Amino acid sequence: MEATGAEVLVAALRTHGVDTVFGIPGTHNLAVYEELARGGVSCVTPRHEQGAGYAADGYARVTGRPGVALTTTGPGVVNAAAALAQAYSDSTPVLLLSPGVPSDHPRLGRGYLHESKDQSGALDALCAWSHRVTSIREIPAAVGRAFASFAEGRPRPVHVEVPADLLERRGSADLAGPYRLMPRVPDPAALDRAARLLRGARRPAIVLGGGAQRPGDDEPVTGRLAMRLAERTGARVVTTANGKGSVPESHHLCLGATLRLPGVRRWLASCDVVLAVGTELGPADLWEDRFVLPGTLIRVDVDPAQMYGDHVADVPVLADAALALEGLAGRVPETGDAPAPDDRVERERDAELREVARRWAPQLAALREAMPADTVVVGDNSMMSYHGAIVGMPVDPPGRFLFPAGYGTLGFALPAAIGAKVGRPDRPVVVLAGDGALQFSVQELATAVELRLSLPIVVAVNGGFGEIRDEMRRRGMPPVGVDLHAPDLMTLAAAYGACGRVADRPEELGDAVAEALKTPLPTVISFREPG
Ligand SMILES: Cc1ncc(C[n+]2csc(CCOP(=O)(O)OP(=O)(O)O)c2C)c(N)n1
Ligand SMILES: [Mg+2]
Repeated sequence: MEATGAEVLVAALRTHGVDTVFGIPGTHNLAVYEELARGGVSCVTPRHEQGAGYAADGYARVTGRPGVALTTTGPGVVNAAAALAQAYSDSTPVLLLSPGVPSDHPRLGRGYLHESKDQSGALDALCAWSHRVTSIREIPAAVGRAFASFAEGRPRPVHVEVPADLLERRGSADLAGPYRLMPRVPDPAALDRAARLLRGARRPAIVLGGGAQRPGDDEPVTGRLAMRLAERTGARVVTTANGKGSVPESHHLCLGATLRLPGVRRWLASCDVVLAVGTELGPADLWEDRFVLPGTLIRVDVDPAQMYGDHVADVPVLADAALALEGLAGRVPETGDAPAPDDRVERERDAELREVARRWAPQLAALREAMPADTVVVGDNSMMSYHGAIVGMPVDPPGRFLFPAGYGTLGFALPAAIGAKVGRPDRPVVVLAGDGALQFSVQELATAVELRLSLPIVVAVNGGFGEIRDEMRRRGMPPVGVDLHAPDLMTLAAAYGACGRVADRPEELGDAVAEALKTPLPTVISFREPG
């Protein structure tokens, strides 16, 4: 096609099926906005580029389709950086598009608006790759590569920068694709070895991470295959925080997302064969340095680098999770003589869960009761999520629990929930945030009101950074910078045009959420965290 860079960019996006963009307009990206509007692409405007990044991430996590964020040059890009780094950590496909300083801009600088020395270089350090195109012809190739990298291998965020002058200038380019890229097929010999180990295991375990999530599939195929394998081998299944919901947590062989519980880790350390699927086996889930895994380790992953991670694979299976699990289930016949699953771990887990979730149990139970099974729960990096919902609130289908796992950013939940609701308006979505976390992205209440999203935002109020306050206490130091001025959340909600409810008693919390799910506006629901 013969067109401006902006036309080529938007045509390339449309080729790859993009119909929604989360972004903030600015002087340098107006040509892109003009084309998006002309092309009928829906433009959602969060109130900060970090929110745009989280919204794109949340959209991707529930739809299984890449999320697209758009910023202007310079501060807009850097504002989105934390969201891109979070998406990198949790392997979500997010494409950040931005203009950049003009093609002939001297690196030494000349006082150009939003100028920085090397914007793409800054982003390159945080995502899978960041590329500044050098010609209009290159634009479709850069967009195509982004989508190819989401489809093949570990989906991780990328940044494509188009110099501002190229967006306005005319040139020629060829649109190509989208190509249907097939998922990575496992090596049959590796599957044979892995299946032999699983068949002979006395105490097998299956650990599922974010790579086992299939949010786009209405039929959660990896979860079903993993459970079939568990039933045939007598394995128990545990997930990481990022893998929560990849298997139905109500299944009797599933221990839930409880890796952080010491009893569950002791059990894992006693297993003779561990099948780890789509997980880094990283310490962020554990609250301590590293897993002890003396058993034989089978790793299924699309990313070859994982085979050499902290836990080197004894049997590497480089493949798509669903294909590998299908291949393994096919090689482990149902004989009926699988070892009986260990019940002790379940009892220990329950005892520890009661302890960990003690503070949250009544609230979580009331919430679970009030939310339909299909609800997407979006947790922020607050205690209500990591001491509460992750371990203590079961979710069944995939893509129903979103949490900023590895990078652990605050301010994720509200904008990610907006992205989730935009991506799947038919699903109920509920935010769980601490009073500290909420303030990191509270301005996105305006976005949710503007979009008239039915969105309960449950806020646990404890006067500030509770977790950090506890850590300070454990260190024996006085609390510094953690007891924070508390805004009146009801007035705040009203100022944004949102609804508000105080629900200190668990029954009130359940009622408030049920009511909010029927209200065509966001509702801030605050409760005082029990001490
Ligand atoms: C962007 C960012 N800044 C700082 C932190 C460090 N941090 C972790 S938890 C926390 C407190 C969060 O407060 P709140 O959301 O109210 O949850 P609470 O600990 O009170 O449950 C802080 C400051 C972080 N995780 N992310
Ligand atoms: Mg707090």
